[in-house]
This record gives sequence, structure tokens and C-alpha cells, in this order.
Amino acid sequence: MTPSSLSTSEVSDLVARIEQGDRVALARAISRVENETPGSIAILDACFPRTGRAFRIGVTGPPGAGKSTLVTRLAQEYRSRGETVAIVAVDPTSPFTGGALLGDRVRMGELAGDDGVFIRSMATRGSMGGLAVQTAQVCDVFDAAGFSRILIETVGVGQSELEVAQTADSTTVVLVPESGDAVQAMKAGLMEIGDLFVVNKADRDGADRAVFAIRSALELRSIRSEWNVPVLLTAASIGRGVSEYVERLEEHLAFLAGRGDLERRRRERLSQRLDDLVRDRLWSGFRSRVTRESRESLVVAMLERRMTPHVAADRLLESAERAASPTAPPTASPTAPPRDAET
Ligand SMILES: Nc1nc2c(ncn2[C@@H]2O[C@H](COP(=O)(O)OP(=O)(O)OP(=O)(O)O)[C@@H](O)[C@H]2O)c(=O)[nH]1
Ligand SMILES: [Mg+2]
Repeated sequence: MTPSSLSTSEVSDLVARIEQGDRVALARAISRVENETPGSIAILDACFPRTGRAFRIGVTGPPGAGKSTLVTRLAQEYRSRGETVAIVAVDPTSPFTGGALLGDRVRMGELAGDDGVFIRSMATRGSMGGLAVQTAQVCDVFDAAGFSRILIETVGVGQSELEVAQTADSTTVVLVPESGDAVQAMKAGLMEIGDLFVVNKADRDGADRAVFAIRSALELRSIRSEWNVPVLLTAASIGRGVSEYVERLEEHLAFLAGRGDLERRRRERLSQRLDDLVRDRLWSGFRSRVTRESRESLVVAMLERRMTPHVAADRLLESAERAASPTAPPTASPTAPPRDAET
């Protein structure tokens, strides 16, 4: 079953219902956006002018660090402070493994029945600009729906997941006491992106040592700011340290907003998102214009050293251009040897 496209009035009706807090409409819109079904761009276009109000908080860290548990507690704490909360759990790598689903089921139970909370797990990678763009788009719908805090949970493994965490206004890296020894090795990835660090499972031994290791590693960060990166202790499963975590988070958001850094960060994100979208559109346009066979024959030509990679790239781009404008005079076929050799 493929959902049909939406008329302009259907889109504005859907978005109006989302703004009024209609959860069914919200779920429908999110599904369309996530699955990139017809009409999803119209929905996003209608939502976009209403975005920019929510604070987006990224929570990342190694598998099993307790991110879902912490995010659930965070949502509860925010609810008690009168905020509304959307949770976006991004896990395209393992849509069917127990961990994420189990974590989500526990969470669903604890937050069930509260209209001020909406939870969404994203399991697809999408084609529209990649994972970071897709996450930002889903967050845009929540933002337009009026949620004041959007929590983005993603496993901190792999470049695209790190990029997801960085679509947020503020990023928290969650580690565990046992992470202490690995912190030095992590500094290229996770250690660079955290605005706050949380050592979760602080009910276990070694938490203080981990805090010390993180602080030492932070000294070596390449990007410094006047923000003094907090390293906090939590035991999310029993709710310890969560209130202080929220205090520090809100401090960070106020710090960003007060100095114009929030706008600077958002400008960078949008600039990145624009590039991602354009790159993706160019790429898919290009892919639709060249055949697999012509591409393969170029690979073979390179493999046999009959053609250099740069000449092959020229040939492929030329054939894509020809396909885009069939009236153009024909040039060499993609399999032909380099032009120099033709004369
Ligand atoms: N001892 C202890 N266990 C915890 C704490 N927080 C979470 N856990 C447990 O750690 C396990 C993993 O928790 P999750 O919240 O699912 O971790 P996650 O980081 O979301 O895991 P993935 O999404 O699969 O990467 C669960 O069994 C939790 O009950 C804590 O503070 N202390
Ligand atoms: Mg999780």
C-alpha cells in the first residue's frame, strides 16, 4: 500500500491539526516524513516556518550506556517542570534487535498516557539527504507541533550517528564507569562533540575515576569555548542526578541563547542541511541518468588500466549530461578510450 499524494488543502488541514495537538495527525505526518512518501515535502514546507521554538537536545554514547533510561528520566523531569517533550530515538542500524525495542518498551510504559510526551523510533535511513537531514526533518514536525523540548537519542557509533547528535542545539555524551579507560581513544569522536558529559550507572564502582579521565581528555579538545563542559554523575535507573542534569542542560541552552551561539549553531546546521540536500539531489539525479552497465564498463576500464579514474569520472559525467539533454551533440561513448587516444 503506497499512500497517495496530498492536496494543498489536505496538507494545511493536517498541519493545522498537528498544531492543535492532534496525536493521530502528528503520527501520520511523522510517518510520511520518515518514509518519504508523496506529500512529505509539502508537509515539511508547511511545518518549517513554525519551527525554531523547541530546544533540541542530543543524547549519544556507546551501546547500552543507559541513554534510553536517562532520556526517559529526562522527559519525566521536564514534564514536572511544565515542558512538553518529544523523543526521537534514532537507530537505523538495528531496527530488529532486542536492545532498542526493549528500551523503548520500558520507556513507553513509564511515559504512557501523558499527552505532553510523544515518542518516535526511527529505524530507516532514508534517501533525502541522509540520516542527519531525516532526523532534523522529523524534529521539525515536532517543533511545529509545539513540543518545547525535543530529545534525540542516538548510538554514538559511526560518523552519521555523530552527525545526528549534532543536529541538536546541545549534545550530551553518556558514558559509564567502565568507559574511563577507553576515553583517550574516544577523543576523536565522542569526546569532541559533547557539551555535557554524563557518567551514568554511577551506582557502580569506578565512576569518579571515569569523571577524572573525561576531564583530562577534555583538556585536549581542539575546539574550546567559554562554556565549562560539565561532567555529571547519574544513576538513571533510580533517577539519581537527573534533576541536576536538567539544571546544567538548561544552563547550557541559556548560555548559548545569551551569546548568540544558539543562532550561530543553528545557522551552521541549516547550512550543513542545505549542502546535504543539494548533494543528495544532485547525486540521485545523476544516478538516474547513467546506466549501471556504462558505469561498470568504466570500472573495468580502470581495473585494466585502460583509463584513469579522473578520465572515467569525466566520461560518466559527460554521459549523464547527454542523458539530461538528449538534443546535445553526441560525444564519445562512456566505454571509449580517453580522448587523447582517439586522434
Ligand atoms: N546499574 C545501572 N544500570 C542502568 C542504569 N541506567 C540504565 N541501566 C541499565 O542498562 C541497560 C541498558 O539501558 P538502556 O537505557 O537501554 O541503554 P541504551 O544506551 O539506550 O542502549 P542502546 O539504545 O541499546 O544503545 C538496561 O538494562 C538498564 O536497565 C544505571 O544508572 N545503573
Ligand atoms: Mg536506547
